[in-house]
Amino acid sequence: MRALPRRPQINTFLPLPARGLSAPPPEYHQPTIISTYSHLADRSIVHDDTSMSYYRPAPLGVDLNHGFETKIERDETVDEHLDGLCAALQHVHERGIKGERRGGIITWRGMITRIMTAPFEDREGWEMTAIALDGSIYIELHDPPEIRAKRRKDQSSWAWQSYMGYAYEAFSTVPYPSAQDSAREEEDPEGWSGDVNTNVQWCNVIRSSIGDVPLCLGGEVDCVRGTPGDPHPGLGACMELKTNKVIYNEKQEFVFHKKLLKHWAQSWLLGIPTIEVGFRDDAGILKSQREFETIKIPRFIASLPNPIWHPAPAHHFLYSVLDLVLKHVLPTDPAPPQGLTQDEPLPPADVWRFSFVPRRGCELYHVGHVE
Ligand code: 0WD
Ligand code: CA
Repeated sequence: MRALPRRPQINTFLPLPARGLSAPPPEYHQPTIISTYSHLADRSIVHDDTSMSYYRPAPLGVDLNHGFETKIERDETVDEHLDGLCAALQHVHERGIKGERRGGIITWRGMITRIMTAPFEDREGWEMTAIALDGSIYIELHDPPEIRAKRRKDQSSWAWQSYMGYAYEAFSTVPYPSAQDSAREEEDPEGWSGDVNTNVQWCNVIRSSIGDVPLCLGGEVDCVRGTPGDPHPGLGACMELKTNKVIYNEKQEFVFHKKLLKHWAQSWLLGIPTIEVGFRDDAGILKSQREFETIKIPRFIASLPNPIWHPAPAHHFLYSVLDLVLKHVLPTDPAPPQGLTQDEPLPPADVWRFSFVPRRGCELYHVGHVE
């Protein structure tokens, strides 16, 4: 067996950039789709657009509590790691589809959203795992049982709010015609497309890069603009749906503007041009809707008397973190492309972690080998 590469024994700390930093950041390149896949009602995966749904504006006045008792929720005790994304890349590889690329970072879009928004995050820290394999670096959330248990407890107090987000999706979309499971019933309210089942997801896998760092990201897409039954119309027709409480005062407006950073980053990363926000009252009745063009959100924030975030520090920090990870983790790849013969057993992977502490920065450290 080949000797393992030497492991650098380092701890590297990366401070946050100043929130006002305006130096031109590394460019985030226009994403292109590599593949799409669908989770079905039983969470199984098919490599097509079965779970894609089509946008159809929700009628105002609908009750976003509808269907709460009959919802089906994904089993959150199952840690899927990067399974869906890896299955999609395997599918691409087997079919020799153009667009496959080794090298760079492979992860969920949600991970990159977290890194990107970290310079403006005051509360939530996180930890991620990075492993080099086959010339690429795979990143996932480090989610030990105690942290996961705490998150589930926190989430349970938000269960109703988060359900209303799913109900808003059900009122705003029409499923792909073959998705019979979610067929609506006679007694359902106007616009309802069928009971919520959070197993069902439609994911797009894109490639892009920030500066010279290649990225391959998988993320969930809520719906597309188009005629039900038509094929995937491309990223330009994709939409993200959000819900928010109706804004009555300046404090609520401030909170919404802060949330727009996460909404913007999330859609920007996948190349989704439109975000629609449904505003509901305290009882869950849909009162109004507003469409945002993703690309214009930073300009909107910059036009406010007190702009509370800016995309430059977000891009700078994302680049710095990924560059740091690439530089240290990639040389520890036990099996660079063509580095092993077919008969050789795969050497143990070298695990690294990087953790973010709000208002401080990000630290990369070496964990060790796992079989
Ligand atoms: O740590 C894990 N095991 C995670 C798994 C964390 C985040 C996501 N995932 C899974 C998702 O289930 C999905 O299959 O990764 C895939 C892609 O996720 P993403 O697009 O990168 O996730 P993100 O951008 O954070 O969230 C997009 C949507 C959410 O919609 P809103 O409008 O709330 O942003 O994905 C859903 C949620 O509807 N979502 C999840 N669904 C099930 N389990 C989860 C989750 N843990 N996180 C987000
Ligand atoms: Ca959404």
